[in-house]
Amino acid sequence: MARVLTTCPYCGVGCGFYLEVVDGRLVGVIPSRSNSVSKGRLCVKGWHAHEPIQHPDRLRAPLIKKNGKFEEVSWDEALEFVAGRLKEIKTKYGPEAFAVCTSARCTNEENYLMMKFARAVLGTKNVDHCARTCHAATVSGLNQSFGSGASTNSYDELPFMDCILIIGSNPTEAHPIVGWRVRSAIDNGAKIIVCDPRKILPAESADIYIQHYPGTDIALINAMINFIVTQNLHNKEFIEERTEGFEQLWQVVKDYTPESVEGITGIKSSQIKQAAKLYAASKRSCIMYSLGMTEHIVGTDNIISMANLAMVCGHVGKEFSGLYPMRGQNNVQGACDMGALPNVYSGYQSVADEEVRDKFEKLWKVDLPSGTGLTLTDMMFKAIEGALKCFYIIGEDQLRTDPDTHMIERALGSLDFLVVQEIFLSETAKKADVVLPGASFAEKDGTFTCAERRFQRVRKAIEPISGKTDGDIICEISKRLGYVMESDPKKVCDEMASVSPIFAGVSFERLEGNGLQWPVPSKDHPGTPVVHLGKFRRGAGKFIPVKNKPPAEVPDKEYPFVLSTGRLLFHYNTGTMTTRVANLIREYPRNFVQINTTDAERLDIKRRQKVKVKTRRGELEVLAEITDKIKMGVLWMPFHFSNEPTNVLTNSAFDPVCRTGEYKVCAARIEKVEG
Ligand SMILES: Nc1nc2c(c(=O)[nH]1)N[C@H]1C(S)=C(S)[C@@H](COP(=O)(O)OP(=O)(O)OC[C@H]3O[C@@H](n4cnc5c(=O)[nH]c(N)nc54)[C@H](O)[C@@H]3O)O[C@H]1N2
Ligand SMILES: Nc1nc2c(c(=O)[nH]1)N[C@H]1C(S)=C(S)[C@@H](COP(=O)(O)OP(=O)(O)OC[C@H]3O[C@@H](n4cnc5c(=O)[nH]c(N)nc54)[C@H](O)[C@@H]3O)O[C@H]1N2
Ligand code: SF4
Ligand SMILES: [Mo]
Repeated sequence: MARVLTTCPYCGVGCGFYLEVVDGRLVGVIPSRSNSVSKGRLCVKGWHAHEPIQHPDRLRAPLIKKNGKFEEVSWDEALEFVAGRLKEIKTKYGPEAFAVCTSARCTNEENYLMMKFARAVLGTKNVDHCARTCHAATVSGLNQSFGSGASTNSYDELPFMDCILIIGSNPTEAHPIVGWRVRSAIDNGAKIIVCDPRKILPAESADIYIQHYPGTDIALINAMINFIVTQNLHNKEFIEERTEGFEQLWQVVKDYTPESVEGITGIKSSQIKQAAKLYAASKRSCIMYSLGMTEHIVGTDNIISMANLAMVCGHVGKEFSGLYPMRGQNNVQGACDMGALPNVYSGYQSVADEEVRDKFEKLWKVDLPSGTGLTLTDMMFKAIEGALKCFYIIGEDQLRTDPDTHMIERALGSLDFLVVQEIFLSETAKKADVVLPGASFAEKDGTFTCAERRFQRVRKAIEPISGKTDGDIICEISKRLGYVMESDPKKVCDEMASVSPIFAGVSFERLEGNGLQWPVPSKDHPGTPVVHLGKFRRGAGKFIPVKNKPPAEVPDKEYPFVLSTGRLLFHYNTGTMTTRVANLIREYPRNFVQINTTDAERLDIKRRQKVKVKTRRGELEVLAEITDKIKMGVLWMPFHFSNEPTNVLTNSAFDPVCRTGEYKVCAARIEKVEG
């Protein structure tokens, strides 16, 4: 038996394990004890990570739709056909008719190749990926406040915190091995504050649990800052030496007394004061947050408000402090880092910077498009308008994961040509003109970057089931379009490092052991566990005053409930992989909606009864689950089940800055289905 050390393909924690291989087949997973992230632990998804890889449903051959039906074709035919159609579209409509969506499930090297393919080969500015649906607000928010939009500190500090403020993050289910670190902190005596509309597991053992209304976080945080300053608990020295704009912040925050936000948040002022005091007065305090903060029309402002709170207390820019944005996908940090975004090349080098463009033009020996491209959100609207003609999507199932499924259906239906590169026939893939079978994490070499900015190796354990990796496919199409790209992952990594100053010291050799945390500005730099030490990346940390604003859709007579959506431990996003694992599907075989006990009684809804959930965009029949973990007036659903698609209900209203949809709040109605 061979054991191949690699990195988990699911969440952004980045656990390390060995894939066990017998006769070219994966047979099991063994955790790596020496991995600095997971230290010998895995969650239930990691333990079963090998199982979906050899599932009979895996795509093995390319598919071309002929007369409305998919036919298996040879690689040559598929690649020739795709290259031909891409050429035609470019000639007929020009490069801006293309949109490219890369995959946060794929490696850094594949994301680098794909953004290079988009810009250098297709010549389009339009490149983006699922960070848009996820932590784009982190990138736009923290970048404004600190000058860098990633986690400020590292997992290893967590067990030694005095206070952890968990807000809009459910680490037990969504980042279980970080959840374990939080548990260690509790065992070591840390105080925990949880702010979450659902009574998630960490709330059960929290010292303070704030169950506020969804979408009221700015009011809550501004009130905390207000109390901290009026009680003289703020860190004057830090504010003076390391920040700017405190006076402007105070001019707005002074009106947010804890008493004044009781009505907005549904929380007593005494509880807000307690939380503020505990966070401010603890020596080692950090904030852990995730989508409960980002997936709102005020996502960017939510993030800025937390940055303000941390800076007011001086709880950032040093060890045992900071903000932990719990990045979602295995490699969403990496896909952003590699420049799979419409406004930056790899290493967050702005597309608007002439010098940067010049550098990439010289390296790639092509003229590059100038200016910022379309975000994933805008790609959909532009497709409906007819301005985009062709999407090339790798490893993302927009038809199940973007908000307002019917709208996405219209967008994809408006295209002249849709290419989807997938490992399973996802719902989005079913709409494609051509499906190209990519390779999973177990079939390729490369790197993933986890939520603590750590590059880690991904290693090939078995041969690609379809014969090609995602990187191979991109390079072969590129070659057919007359542009040759190096496809060897090691060399791609070297090229990326050579052109991206903050990753300059990264190479496969240096990632042996426990990887490297960026910035890694040179070959002898040891990596950076804590950023903004002594000085923020932008210089002075910037206080930016933000005001609360109601969600795009609030309950009314017709739609009296707030519907929120999120994750279950046992399933992963669209569920293409986890619903194909027997032990996982056994736990949660199908979709459901949670409703508060009192609401259920009033509406005479019984446990596991079929109900219809309806919003202004769609309706869905699911089973009811009755719980006291959510407040009256709130409904909650997961979105992991492709055949019962929650996103027919969600709202595509988005944050004007980062353009992330408001998955966490929309207005809904629930009714019994008779019979
Ligand atoms: N098991 C599992 N793990 C995953 C994933 C998965 O699908 N399954 N997906 C991965 C991905 S892509 C991501 S991005 C992460 C996401 O990880 P998380 O963001 O932690 O997961 P969610 O369940 O979407 O939402 C987190 C919490 O936000 C709360 N919340 C909702 N609205 C609000 C609000 O207005 N304010 C506040 N303060 N809280 C609110 C919810 O009740 C929920 O407990 O997980 C990753 N890990
Ligand atoms: N209602 C609701 N919807 C949400 C969210 C929410 O909180 N609520 N959260 C949003 C968030 S945060 C995110 S990140 C998105 C996630 O949205 P997606 O990125 O669309 O979801 P994933 O299931 O992670 O899958 C992407 C696809 O990649 C494929 N895949 C996996 N590995 C590989 C590979 O190596 N190569 C190739 N070619 N394909 C591969 C899988 O089969 C899967 O179909 O969902 C968003 N949707
Ligand atoms: S916590 Fe995340 S990275 Fe670790 S095993 Fe579970 S899914 Fe994989
Ligand atoms: Mo995500």
